Amino acid sequence: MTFFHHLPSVAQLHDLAQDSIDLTKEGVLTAKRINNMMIEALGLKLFYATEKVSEKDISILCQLAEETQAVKKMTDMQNGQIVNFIKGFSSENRPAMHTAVRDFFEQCNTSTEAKQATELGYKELEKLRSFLDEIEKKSQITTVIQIGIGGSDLGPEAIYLALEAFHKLDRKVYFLSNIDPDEGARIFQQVDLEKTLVVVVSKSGTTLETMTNERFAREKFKQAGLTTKHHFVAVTGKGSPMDSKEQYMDCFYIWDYIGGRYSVTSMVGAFVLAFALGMDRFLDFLKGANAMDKVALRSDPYVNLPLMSALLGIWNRNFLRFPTVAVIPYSQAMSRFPAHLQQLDMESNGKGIDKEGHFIEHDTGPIIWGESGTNSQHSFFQSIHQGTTVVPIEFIGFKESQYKEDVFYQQTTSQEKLLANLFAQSIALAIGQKSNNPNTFFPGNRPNRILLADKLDPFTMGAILAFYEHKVVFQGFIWNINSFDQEGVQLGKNLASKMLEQFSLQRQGKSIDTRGFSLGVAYLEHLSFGS
Ligand code: G6Q
Repeated sequence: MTFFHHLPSVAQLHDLAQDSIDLTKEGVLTAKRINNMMIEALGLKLFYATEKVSEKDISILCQLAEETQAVKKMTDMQNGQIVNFIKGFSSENRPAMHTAVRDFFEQCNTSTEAKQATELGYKELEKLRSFLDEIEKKSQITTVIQIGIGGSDLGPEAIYLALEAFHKLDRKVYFLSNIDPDEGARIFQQVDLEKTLVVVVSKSGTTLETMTNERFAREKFKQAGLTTKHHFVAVTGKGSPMDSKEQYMDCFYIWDYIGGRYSVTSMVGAFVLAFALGMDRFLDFLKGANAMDKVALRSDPYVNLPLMSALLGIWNRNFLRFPTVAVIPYSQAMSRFPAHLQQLDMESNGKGIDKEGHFIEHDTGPIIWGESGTNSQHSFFQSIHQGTTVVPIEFIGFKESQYKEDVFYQQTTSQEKLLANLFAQSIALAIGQKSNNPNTFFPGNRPNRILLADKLDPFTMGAILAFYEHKVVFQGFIWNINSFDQEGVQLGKNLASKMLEQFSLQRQGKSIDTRGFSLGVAYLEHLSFGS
């Protein structure tokens, strides 16, 4: 058995889970419980009275955090110690310093490694500021197309959309990630190339989808008689195949100690977000993330929001044994945020070995998915309330709207209707509904929590982003897994490249080499590509 099972708190938590609190019982979910089970930082309130958890359960979960030294490991990570490793086996073996590249506000980290990373990050940001100022003064650029995939796409797009209300006027960004040629064709039909910059974002500078889409984009500019070098910018790792001043107007750098899914606040997100929001608002966004980084260093889980959220998630996953989590923001602007969290969480914690390379026997990262409310209420909430799979929910809500434009209808505003639905869903899921008619019976006891803020602005968005980054990392620390690599994406990628070799042979009229990948070749006879 691996280390997790040997922890004294784990045995206690298994016992407690046998008889977990019944939220449907009269007098259990009270106003007092709602007020007591709320913690707060940076204007964010985390309400967890509707989780199927008691104060006693939480005190033992806090013990679990101590036994696993979760906060010490967070401190080590933020200090730039190596956290991305599997002991005794070849691995990336490096620090994860996404927090360092936004650490230039208050109480900066003073460790040598973190300070160096902060200085490098800040230098890139200053360079970006000058670059964007120049563009504003000297050119007519109004549109940016970001080409990148995975971590080089999901987070930046989610935040771009979430903060659209704060964008500068007449600035438009498109994201091209999928290798599906229809996606490139669709985007290029909509843009005026003379007014467009393409930022190619790839840390490795080798990702097939990104390289292919870059070629697609360059051909569009060439066909329009435009000089590609004047329209292409790179964001990449220093020394990568894309690190070329001949090919690009300029290159901005990221470092191998920033994982793709943790890279939104590095140059990966900075280029498009600073272009769309302006540098000052982008800095507000970084400030919010940086402030949450400091919250994550607090040793007491009752004032450390991401740690408390991580512990509640572990309670649901390992002790109540729920396999999935849905994230439901009651904000249309955040509609792509669940997709970002899906990668952040599932690529980080979808692991089956511990940091010593042992296969583990306890559950790790759940299946993450989600959609915005209230739309989701009209699609899959039937199953969330009465289905046979219990899906814990993480709600996100805001007191105020972003645009402050609203309508008064049936005595309330739309924003009030949005919030009323959020709280009503949370309570309904917890307490259910008794009924003699089985069709209108709601079992209740469906765990959920609410993250509530005043308004979705750049600072708050930064804080929410970092809240989730740290929740995921805390869970990885507690499970003793490496949350910073992603070996699981390699096998399929390697087989696809073998299959592409066969496509190429077929196109050239050469005989197919079935020794390379005979199973893939079985499908080839169903496809035939012209030359
Ligand atoms: C994220 C992963 C992965 C990565 C993409 C793009 O943590 O590492 O999603 O971001 O595969 O990689 P490049 O930036 O190297 O093109």
